[in-house]
Amino acid sequence: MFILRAIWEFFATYILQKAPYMVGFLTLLGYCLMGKKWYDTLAGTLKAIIGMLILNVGSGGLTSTFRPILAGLKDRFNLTACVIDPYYGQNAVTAGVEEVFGKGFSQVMTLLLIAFIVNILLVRFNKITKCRTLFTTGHVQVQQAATAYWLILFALPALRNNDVQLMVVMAVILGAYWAVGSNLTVKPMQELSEGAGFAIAHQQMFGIRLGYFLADKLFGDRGGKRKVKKVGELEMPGFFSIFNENMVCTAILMTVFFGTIMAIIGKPFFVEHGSTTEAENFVFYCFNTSLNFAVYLAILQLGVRTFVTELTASFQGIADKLLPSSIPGVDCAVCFGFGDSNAVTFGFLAGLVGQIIAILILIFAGSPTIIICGFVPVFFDNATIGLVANEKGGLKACLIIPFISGLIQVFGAALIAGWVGLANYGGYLGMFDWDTVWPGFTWIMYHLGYIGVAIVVVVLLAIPQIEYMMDKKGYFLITEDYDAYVEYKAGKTK
Ligand code: ASC
Repeated sequence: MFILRAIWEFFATYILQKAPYMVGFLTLLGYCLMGKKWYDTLAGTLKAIIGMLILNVGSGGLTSTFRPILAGLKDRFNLTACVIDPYYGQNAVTAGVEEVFGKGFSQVMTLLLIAFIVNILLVRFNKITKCRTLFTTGHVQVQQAATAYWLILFALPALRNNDVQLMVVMAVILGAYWAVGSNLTVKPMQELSEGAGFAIAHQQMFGIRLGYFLADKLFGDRGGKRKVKKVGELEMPGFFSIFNENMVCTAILMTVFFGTIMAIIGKPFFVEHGSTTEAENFVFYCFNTSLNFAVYLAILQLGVRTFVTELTASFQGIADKLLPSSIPGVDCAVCFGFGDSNAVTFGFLAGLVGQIIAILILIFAGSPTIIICGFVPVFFDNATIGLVANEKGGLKACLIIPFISGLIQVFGAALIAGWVGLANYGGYLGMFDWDTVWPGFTWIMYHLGYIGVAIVVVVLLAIPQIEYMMDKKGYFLITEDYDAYVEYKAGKTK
């Protein structure tokens, strides 16, 4: 028993919660199941881990450099506002949960284990459940578990004194959300990556599918009847042609945007926080910092190229032997290695404009909760949604849909964080699904109690069923054999 417990604790701490090692573990398992030679298995596993670690350097660098800049707006102007950011959100839960609900949250690991098992079972029995994706992004699951804990305790006061029931309700809802949400991204991601064999396991999974749907319906090619101009197909004349190059485009746009924000915040703030010195030229500092955006994005894409093939090739072993027709759900940054890279930048900027406009509206309308943009939602959500929207609906979709998403993120976060009281603790998770779908869940559970819980679970589980009913033949084919799926689709539309 003691040994089992020690193994489990090691697994939960160093594998389940750490995406690179989770991906490495799955690669190892997959290759072993395929009976690959030990040295190929070792090489593949190392490449998968290293690739994910490189991706983390890129996404971590973006986050650690640009998060303080957006959050700096709050300190610079002494605003009492709620920052929408997963890390602020997690801190806010930790800071307030004891005070508000009289209990802390220490069972994260147990919850992750149960919810992970729920996810595995839903995929294992996918002939019935139609769930095809396994969630692998532990850090995101921990953040979501913290926020869900608050939302569920808020909505269902009866659970405050019953730990077992609370755990069951959380594990079932979160496990279902992870399985169903990542499953929703299968089609957009397979199309974007031309069958690379991954889905997204992150915080905007419903947002991705909604963006994909709207881009197709509003801006799509209508079965070939309309020409869609994607970001990568734009031919820009003269000076503008330099924007075709992703690094140059990112560098110029980020210098303008972050340069402006940094100028507004002013040099003393950055000196005080130790990011620059009194002696360093401020314009140079802003320029150099902004260029790092393009640097981190390039690192991130290198990471994706390093690990994706290993993970998806080895996952075939898991799909053949353990979890039929399944693919792994990975961090949203993985998709930045596919499609038109400039769509990442455009999606982000359009989302940022949306968020800023929404914040101004909140301020002028005298909203009791004021939101500050967090870098993680505004970049990772909107860049992902922009990339998917561009693939289906071209440039217009890539700008308009993330712009609307930016508005929704701020208004949704203001409503839910104000209502449940997280705004008082300065932060809210604030990623797209947590500004839309989760407030919906909370509202239903708050008003209907346990019946509400049942409704949420039934609605979640019904989603893959509906998608399956709409395309019975293509549904599993898209994960099992993408080329055959494309052929089947082409045959159907002829
Ligand atoms: C998140 C979060 C991060 C980023 C990262 C994107 O939600 O907590 O650190 O997005 O996963 O690559």
